[in-house]
Amino acid sequence: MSNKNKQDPQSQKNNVKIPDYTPWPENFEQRYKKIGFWQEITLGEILLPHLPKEHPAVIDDQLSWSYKELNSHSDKLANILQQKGLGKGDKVVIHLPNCCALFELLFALFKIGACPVMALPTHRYSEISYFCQFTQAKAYFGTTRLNGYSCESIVNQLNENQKLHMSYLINLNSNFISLSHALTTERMKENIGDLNALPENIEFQPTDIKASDIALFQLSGGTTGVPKLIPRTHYDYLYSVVGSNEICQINEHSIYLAVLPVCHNFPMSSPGALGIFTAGGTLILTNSGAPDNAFSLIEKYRVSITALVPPLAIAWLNAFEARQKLNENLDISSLKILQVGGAKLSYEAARKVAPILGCQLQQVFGMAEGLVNYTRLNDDIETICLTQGRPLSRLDEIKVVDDEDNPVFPGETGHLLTRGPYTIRGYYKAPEHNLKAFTSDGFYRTGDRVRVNEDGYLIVEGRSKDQINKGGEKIAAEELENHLLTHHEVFDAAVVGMPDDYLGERICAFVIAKNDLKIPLTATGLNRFLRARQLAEFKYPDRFELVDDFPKTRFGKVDKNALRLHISEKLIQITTQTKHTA
Ligand code: OOB
Repeated sequence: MSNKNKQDPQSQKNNVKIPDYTPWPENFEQRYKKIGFWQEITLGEILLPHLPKEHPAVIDDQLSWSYKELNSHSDKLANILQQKGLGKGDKVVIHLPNCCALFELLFALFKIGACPVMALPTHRYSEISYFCQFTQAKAYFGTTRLNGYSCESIVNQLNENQKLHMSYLINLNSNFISLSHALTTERMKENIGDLNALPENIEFQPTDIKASDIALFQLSGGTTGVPKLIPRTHYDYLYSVVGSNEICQINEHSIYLAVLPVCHNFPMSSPGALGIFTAGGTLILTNSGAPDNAFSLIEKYRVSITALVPPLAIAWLNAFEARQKLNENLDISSLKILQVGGAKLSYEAARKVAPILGCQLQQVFGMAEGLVNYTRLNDDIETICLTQGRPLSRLDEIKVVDDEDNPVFPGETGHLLTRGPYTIRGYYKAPEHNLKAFTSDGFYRTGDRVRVNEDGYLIVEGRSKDQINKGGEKIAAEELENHLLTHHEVFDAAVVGMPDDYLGERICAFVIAKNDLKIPLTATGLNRFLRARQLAEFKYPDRFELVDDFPKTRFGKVDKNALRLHISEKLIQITTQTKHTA
């Protein structure tokens, strides 16, 4: 790879085609390869060293597959997908819950060099159709059982509105992966059949896949009108997985419970599912983080590590404490590491993890764009509870700067910029946005405000990006505002986070209605409107504030700080009033 194609506003003006993907500069690539950080291995190959292992590679609520089985299932599927016309570089939107079939599909795609776009189970037609259209995806894989939702209507609408080469509905009830091929709404289900009935060792056509190729697309939490796509190469993604494995001491005896949606970067790669497969351990998949379900899985499978967002961690702590008080004995002593990340964990909650759950807390501050920070297993308890860890790699570069990009004094809070061996140099097909999101020398502007302590550990103090972090789920304010603005009675909308004890933040939408409305706007009406737009439910505002005007900054922009302050104060008032009347 070379860096011939760095984004340059001039070339844009001169109508020179800007590449979709920004590679690392040549000298960086050479350095990462020379010191062995980047290796010539692709994700499709990581199962191979573990085929002789007897223990399961992956278990869900219905299936348990050894490494050999997972590998041969994905070989067969790779072969079928090739026959169906999928090949190197094709984009495939994946919209599945935590299940064995998801990994069969992922490995099949890695093997033929097709690039999965990792949608989340909570996404709906609005997001999915955008991913399909933006990446010009050749295929979409949904299921009839997506945590209580059927993707059938998504498939129908995709078939009507977008000319995808194929879209599949996977039936997860059967004991094998059964794909339904839909080219038209009328001819929706062409059953591929029982993969187990195919002969063993079906070969797929080897494809020339390089470690420098894009392996998959992660999704950005986003700050703009539409979600950004994050191209991760085999080189950089695997490096982050292997580095995470070292830090978390993952080996073939490790048993990882995935309760978070496994396509998200955290449970996928930090070290997550791919960490487990790289080390030859066992991955347990479930779709419910509810404490009772999780505790019984930990007990049943002797789980050693799992990953949660803060609200779930707090729910587990409360539930386990309650069980202890009732003397209900549950043996979760196999659990050695509880990773918590995605949003900030309070010090008070952090302090409770070891005494209540009897395992070690590891704070993880990461981002789908790359950089992941971990507290280390041998850190002292104050470091583990007070900080969000330090970078995975010694080649991660961290800068903390002020509004003018000047470094702040050591220990002071500022904007976090980073670059390194697994932090992207640009979003996919987003040249203009990239000019803002990256510095000219390739540092990613994370949008997080942090300070670094004297030991090099990061403490997250806040955020400068226009995003709401609802217990780990990210909502780009602009995206939601754009949806609200399409309502014919909405004159203007401004979305901000409001404080919440449990989730950290919830969503508050300030809305100005158009003049002279016969029927006034209501929260119910606006929510119904968003539902009709088929938006992921976690993006629905938790509260609407109908106002006549927005406060403005001295530059004439909507003053979101003032709106945040307004809603926080109002919430305090409401709580005090409720206490008084109670
Ligand atoms: C993870 O990835 P994303 O892409 O969903 O979100 C990234 C953003 C960060 O920029 C930061 O704003 C926030 O989520 N965040 C945290 C945090 N971990 C992530 N804020 C405070 N404390 C933390 N521990 O969320 C993600 C990716 C890989 C590993 C872990 C989390």
